Amino acid sequence: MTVRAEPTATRLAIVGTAGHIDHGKTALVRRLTGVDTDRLPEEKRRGISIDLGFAPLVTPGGVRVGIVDVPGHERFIKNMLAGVGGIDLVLLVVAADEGVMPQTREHLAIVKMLGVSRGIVALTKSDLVESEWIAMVTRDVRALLAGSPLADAPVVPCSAVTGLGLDALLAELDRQLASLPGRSLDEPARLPVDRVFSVEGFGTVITGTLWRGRVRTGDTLALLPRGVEVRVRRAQVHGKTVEEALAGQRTALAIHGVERDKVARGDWLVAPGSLQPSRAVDVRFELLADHPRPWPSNRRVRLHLGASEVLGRLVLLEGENPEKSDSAGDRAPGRLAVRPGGSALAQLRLERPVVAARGDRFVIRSYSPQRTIGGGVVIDPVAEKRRRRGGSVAQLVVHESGSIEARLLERLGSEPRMLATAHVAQMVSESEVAVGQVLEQMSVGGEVVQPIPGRWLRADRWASARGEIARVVGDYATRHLARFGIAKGELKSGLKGAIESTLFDAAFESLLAGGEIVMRADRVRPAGSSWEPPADVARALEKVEADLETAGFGVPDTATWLASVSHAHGGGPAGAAFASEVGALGQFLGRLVRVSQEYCYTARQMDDLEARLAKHFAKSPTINVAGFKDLAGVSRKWAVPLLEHSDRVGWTVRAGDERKRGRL
Ligand SMILES: Nc1nc2c(ncn2[C@@H]2O[C@H](COP(=O)(O)OP(=O)(O)O)[C@@H](O)[C@H]2O)c(=O)[nH]1
Ligand SMILES: [Mg+2]
Repeated sequence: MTVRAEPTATRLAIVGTAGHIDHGKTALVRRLTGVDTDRLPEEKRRGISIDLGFAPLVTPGGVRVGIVDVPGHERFIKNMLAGVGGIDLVLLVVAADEGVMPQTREHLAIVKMLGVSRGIVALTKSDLVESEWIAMVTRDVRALLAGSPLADAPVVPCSAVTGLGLDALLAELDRQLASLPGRSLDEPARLPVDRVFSVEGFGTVITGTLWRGRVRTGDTLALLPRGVEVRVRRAQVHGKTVEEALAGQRTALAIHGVERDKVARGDWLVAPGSLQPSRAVDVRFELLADHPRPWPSNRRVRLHLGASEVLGRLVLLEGENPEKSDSAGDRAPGRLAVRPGGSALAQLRLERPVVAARGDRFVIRSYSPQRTIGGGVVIDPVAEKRRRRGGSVAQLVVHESGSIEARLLERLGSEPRMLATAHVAQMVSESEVAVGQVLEQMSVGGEVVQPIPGRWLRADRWASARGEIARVVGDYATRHLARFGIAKGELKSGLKGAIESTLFDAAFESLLAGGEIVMRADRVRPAGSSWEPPADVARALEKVEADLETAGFGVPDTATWLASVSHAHGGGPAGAAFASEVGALGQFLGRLVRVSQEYCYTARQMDDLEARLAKHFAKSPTINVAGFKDLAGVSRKWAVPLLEHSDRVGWTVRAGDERKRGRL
């Protein structure tokens, strides 16, 4: 049966248990839902929870809750962390007969680090103690919660055995969940994989809490950090097949495209292109207040994010020098540390890539012995290696708490290219829609520009690219008065190191469209003054034309007439430069045609040649070199380059030793 998922996300919630081993978490979940979450044979045999368990519950108020039951034993904290990542509310279970115990504290520290701000304390096993005892344990719990976001969490005495207090517990659950904001359904899907198994006929099945977005049968998702695309064959929510799974639901997906042994807890399924794995993540790190000593930089740690655990080093980017070190190795001068209860900007340098998003909360445990020491928030999920320099820390501060505008400007400031909205959005870890809107506003304010629709650049970068092009065009025009201007290709390649290619094209087009530069053939010059070649250059060109034409097709070679132009202009470097201007002008105006390294002809001579060839082909289908020599009245020395030129321009077509008529 296909059940359409509840359309409103506000009616969905994920609740995680927390608390010391044997305090009655699993019994409470079973009593509330009828599901025994200790499903592994070993769990049944030993009577303890080892891995995560999952159970659905519909509250009296109609909220569809997915309960994640976690193991309490300190050896299985890693499993606890894999499940607790996406919860909306914590059900902190404290046995009334035992009170607050080590994993009560550790689990509480973890959910605080993960930013869980809703909670209920279930004082289980209340059937075993007197009411004065309950009052005392309640005081202890209150003291434990004081000063935390869970300070006002209700403490509900109850019993999984007698059922006492369970109605009150459910009522509290509804009260707390009433104000739960809906998860974002429109953002790209993101799901941390917490279990993987095979199902006969369906292949690989993964489960996890859908953190955001929606997943439908047939969707393509990216499996990260591996980076393969998979297709969703079937989606289930608490054992029922659905057309669409929504953010906030415990979800099982049968996926196609990857082997069972290529997927593991800690992997992510995300909308393709939405997140990028990285080995360097910039964060704000907080050390737990009850940690016994300062935490030094560069220690090996375990990062827990989503359902993943990755080893790496926590490199502090700010902090203090510890007064007292806890081992000889930490006494290096200038080594930074964080005080208990303090925080610092830091970079996690990881041994395997992680898939993080800005704002993700995480937990840090020490490498050995394994203890929860703190946690924090992701600032930049794909960080560059950051040295501890004033500038880079200042940039990170902008990324941590700056407005989206400030963050965009900071990021775009170091970008020499125009970037697509989606790319910019990924850089600042915000949605494409939101970033598009902010960029539009900023372009009205003149801080960014959009030279091509959907491509962005900081306004100062744009202005300097345009300015640089205009400057080079202007310089060239001043230096080469006789020429119309610089060739576009020369302009672009000259600026190659300074202006990236697509940016050059956009800036060039905008200068042209804005009338700041003008173009003729492939030549570019500043607009404004009408261009006239200098009179002496024009006169010298006329003289060159006359000399060439006097010689018939047996023209003097180019070096020779350039030398005589130079000589007539006084010789030396100035004369040579003048002669080269004359040659360049002649070619630009189309009055001189260069047929080879050695020879130039006037346009009139070329027209004459074209006419002679046409006349020849009117009588004869082919021409050979000897025939051409007669036709032009020249020796082989001129005939060969002229024939090769007429092949190039298409007047003749080569056929063995002869030429046939081309386009004439
Ligand atoms: N009397 C009494 N025993 C309970 C209650 N809740 C759990 N227990 C017992 O406490 C033991 C540990 O419970 P369990 O749910 O496995 O604890 P967990 O490790 O926190 O999941 C089991 O033997 C349960 O039967 C309760 O409310 N009253
Ligand atoms: Mg249990």
